[in-house]
Amino acid sequence: MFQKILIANRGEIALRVLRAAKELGIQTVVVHSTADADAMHVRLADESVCIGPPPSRDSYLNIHQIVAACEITGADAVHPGYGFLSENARFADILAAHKITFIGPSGDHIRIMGDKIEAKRTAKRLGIPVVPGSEGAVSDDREAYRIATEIGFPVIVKASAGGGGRGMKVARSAEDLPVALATARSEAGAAFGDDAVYIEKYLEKPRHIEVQIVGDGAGKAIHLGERDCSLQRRHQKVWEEANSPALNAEERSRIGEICSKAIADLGYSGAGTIEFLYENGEFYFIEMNTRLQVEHPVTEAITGIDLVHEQIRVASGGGLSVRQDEIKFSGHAIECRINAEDPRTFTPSPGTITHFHTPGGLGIRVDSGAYSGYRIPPYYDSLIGKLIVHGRNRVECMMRLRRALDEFVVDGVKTTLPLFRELVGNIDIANGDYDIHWLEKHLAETAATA
Ligand code: MV4
Repeated sequence: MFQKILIANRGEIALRVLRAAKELGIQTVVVHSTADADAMHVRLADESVCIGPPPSRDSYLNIHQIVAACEITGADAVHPGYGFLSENARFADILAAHKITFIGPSGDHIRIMGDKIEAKRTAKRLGIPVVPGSEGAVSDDREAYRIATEIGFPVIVKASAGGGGRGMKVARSAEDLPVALATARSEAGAAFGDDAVYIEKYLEKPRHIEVQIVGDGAGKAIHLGERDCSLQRRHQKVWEEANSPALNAEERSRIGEICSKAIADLGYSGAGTIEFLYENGEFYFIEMNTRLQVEHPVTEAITGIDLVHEQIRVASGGGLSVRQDEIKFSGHAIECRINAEDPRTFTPSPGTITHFHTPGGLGIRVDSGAYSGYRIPPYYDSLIGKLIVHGRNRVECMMRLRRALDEFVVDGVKTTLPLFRELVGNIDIANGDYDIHWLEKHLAETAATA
């Protein structure tokens, strides 16, 4: 096991990882920018190193400063959290060259999944169902036209270097195709320095369902069921739940087994998420994330498994703590992302939290680094905490969530709490009847009255 882990992140996830390391009896080091000197995780860590000024590129993205902090403190492993350097293959390679363990997959596996064409090709080879479309990049418009007419319109043009919704264009008919290809190519070239694009059948009203996996890097892997992350705005998830209200037990174990087998065959090490669009009873792979995700606690709630413990165990060579047949899914969990943002416009609202009071009681978890008097820096994302609620079934979970939202107090800044108080009383949400477009449609429909 590791002696000392360096946490290369900030906010609630730095605290989340710190808690897991402490439980495992591992010493903790955090790195932070000057803007985060008074953060909760900095106070709770055994050691801290200031690595630079507020802008991320000069601190949380500064690989050399982070490696230097490892050398100075004698850390033998780095947990990258999510965002920042968590899916940076070069960072994983550089740590390996310094004999420091990156708590995550190999640089090569990160690289494969970062290239969306290569990721899709790999998924297909491993037996994961993919969206019908081009085999790899489309280089000329005639070829694109041939593929599009074969699979049928509408189609979507995606950037290979994109992901998370960047560099996508929908073509509803053949007339739209040349413009969709040209814009997707030029946007991808400008944004990523790589103008490779591919084509897929466009799914009109899918749900976003993702499967949590963990591999031991030696040919064994488990799945921990799925999360439904369809409630999103501009590709920012807002509300996530496990299980998906749309799946039955047979679909759950079928897709889970496909994913765990694929990850075992790949020899993947660490936690990962395989993302699907789900429509009319079919799953279609879109991307794989090679990191721990923001919404991982809903999976922890229904399985009782600590995903960060598993990440650390696997990275240290200790293997997985559970076999697939020992994993039982129990009840239902929902996560609400509490952002310091206007609840209608989502405009960031940094400032000082004058009063912070979190709900408690059975089935309630709050992951947050915030406290009364905490000043939210304006330099980073606006997530100030996550409310995760568990119940024996979805109805109990929703009742408990409504009560927890009533108890939650965040004064001094605007937050997304009022949005959740509204959603928990909505009939479609109560019925689990929503797709990836539901929230944006709802916000547009209720804009005048809000
Ligand atoms: C799609 C799609 C429809 N059809 N692919 C957006 C993010 C990126 N990960 C993939 N995305 C989409 N790919 C096909 N073939 C619709 C989306 C999409 C979306 C997906 C998941 C969650 C929210 C979304 C919002 C808009 C579009």
